[in-house]
Amino acid sequence: MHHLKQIPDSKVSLGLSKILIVDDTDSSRQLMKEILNRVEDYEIDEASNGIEALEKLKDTKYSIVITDVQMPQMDGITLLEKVKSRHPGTPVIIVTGFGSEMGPTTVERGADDCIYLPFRVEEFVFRVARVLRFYQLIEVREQLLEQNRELWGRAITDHLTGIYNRDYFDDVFIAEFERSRRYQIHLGMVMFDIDFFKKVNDEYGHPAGDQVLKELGVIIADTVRRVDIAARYGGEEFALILPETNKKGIVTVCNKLLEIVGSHQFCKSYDLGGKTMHQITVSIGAAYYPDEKYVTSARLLDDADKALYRAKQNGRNRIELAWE
Ligand code: GH3
Ligand code: MG
Ligand code: MG
Repeated sequence: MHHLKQIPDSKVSLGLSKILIVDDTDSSRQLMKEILNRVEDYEIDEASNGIEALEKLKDTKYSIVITDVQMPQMDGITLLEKVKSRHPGTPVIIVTGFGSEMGPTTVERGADDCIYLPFRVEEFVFRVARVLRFYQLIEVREQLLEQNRELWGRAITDHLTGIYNRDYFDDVFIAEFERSRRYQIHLGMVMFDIDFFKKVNDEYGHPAGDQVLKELGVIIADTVRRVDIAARYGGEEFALILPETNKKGIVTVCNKLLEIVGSHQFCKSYDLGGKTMHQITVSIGAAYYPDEKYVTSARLLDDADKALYRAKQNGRNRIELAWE
């Protein structure tokens, strides 16, 4: 089940473009600033050499750096190299005198464009805007990828317990079963269910029941290995997929789980209105693959479920193994 009531607003924010103009000649800086300001709303900052520019770049994220080549202390080419290594996401445009033939050199060093003086106003404006737009596109793409990752995480997570949800479990289980069948490698399938959970809700209220589920989610996540898949299968029922785990390994995981849950004091710092939560226990059923009787993943799951049922029948707070 997904718990998204609404798809979150996926608008990306880019803000005002910040331009850093680097030139040792005041009048040149002034000219570029005026030209750019005439066409669009830019936030423009200035530096008179490479060193000063690098200082500014330390504290501020600029949308673009436009730099002259010949400057005292640090020239534009050195600045270009430093910007590209220290701030790879910041574009750099080189502005240089006609005939200097800086183009190839600057391209090699990662410049995004090279404009020769004296430039035509329109050309200058267009080329700055084009580089800005290109980097905005990259920024948009990165923000969308990040939003995608977040949505994906939400789509496969059970919101109460923090472990995987049923949808994800179903997908992964089929994939893991197929992988085990093809390569004939061990696979453990474990189902477990909280004992007398209805009593918890009846005695302490539904929110306290939720708290128990939450804490159990943390316990499960801490108990299984990173390669194992732990999911909330239903209300108070959980499933574990244990890839490349033999029978002995499966029993070890089940014992660990039984022990940790059976000794954890639930709702320790949760207000139960003066009451103390009784000891929570779980019943566990496990099945193992490869076994020729399991032609489909569904049969394996079914056997784990049957073993769980037996664990309930045989007194709860115990483990039953489908292969025994
Ligand atoms: P058994 O030992 O046989 O498993 O007994 P049980 O009481 O745990 O089993 P039963 O299936 O009769 O009851 C399950 C209870 O789990 C009933 C349901 O209200 C409760 N439950 C299911 N999902 C949630 C949930 O998300 N939050 C809370 N608080 N309770 C839940
Ligand atoms: Mg139960
Ligand atoms: Mg149940």
